Amino acid sequence: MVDTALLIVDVQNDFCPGGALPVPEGDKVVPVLNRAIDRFRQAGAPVIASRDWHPEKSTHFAAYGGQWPVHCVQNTEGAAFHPDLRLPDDVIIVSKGMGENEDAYSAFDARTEDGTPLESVLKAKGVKRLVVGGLATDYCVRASVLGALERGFEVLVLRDAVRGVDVQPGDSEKALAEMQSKGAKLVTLEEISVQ
Ligand code: VGL
Ligand code: ZN
Repeated sequence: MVDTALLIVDVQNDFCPGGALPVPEGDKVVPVLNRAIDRFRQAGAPVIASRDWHPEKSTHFAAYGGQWPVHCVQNTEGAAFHPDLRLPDDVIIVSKGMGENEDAYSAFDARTEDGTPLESVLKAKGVKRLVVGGLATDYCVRASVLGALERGFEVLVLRDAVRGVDVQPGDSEKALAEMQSKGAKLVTLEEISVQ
C-alpha cells in the first residue's frame, strides 16, 4: 500500500521571479518537483498541489491592513501554477485564503473544489506520510509542515525543492530548523523512496 503523498505548496506565478510577491529563486523548485512528480506517479502515489487563492479585497493585503502586496487573486495569471510545473492529470488541487479576512498560510486550511479539507482528502486515501516542497519556506511551507505534524503525519521536507521569502535574512533557515525540531525530516529528492 502506498501511504505517501507529494504535497506541492503554492508554486504559482506570483511567487516566482517577475510575480507580485516573488520568492528569490522561486522557479528553481520547478525542475526538482517535476522529477518528484514523475517518481510519485510511477509509484501510484497521490500528488496534491495547494494554491493561494485570494479575493481582490482581503485583509491579507497591505492595502487593507495586512502584510503583503496583492498576489494570487483568484483566476488571474499571477495565481496560475508555474507554466513549467508538470502537474499530472489526476492532481488534487486544494485552494486557500478565499475569505476576505483570511491569511491561510497552511495547506491544511485549503479545500478541494467541492469543499473537502486537505486532511479529509489525505485520510480518505490512507496517506500517512507527506513529502513537501514548494513556496515559501518561511510561510506556507512552514505552516503546512507544522500543520501536518500536529495532525500526526510523518513529514519529509524536500530541502532542494523549497525557497523562502526571507523578509528578515535567515527566516528560511530558522523555519527549516523549527520544522526539524518539531519532527520533520529534511531530505533531498534523491534520498527518499516512495512507497
Ligand atoms: C505565502 C505570503 C503570503 C506563501 C502566501 O505561499 O508562502 N506567503 N501568502
Ligand atoms: Zn497569500
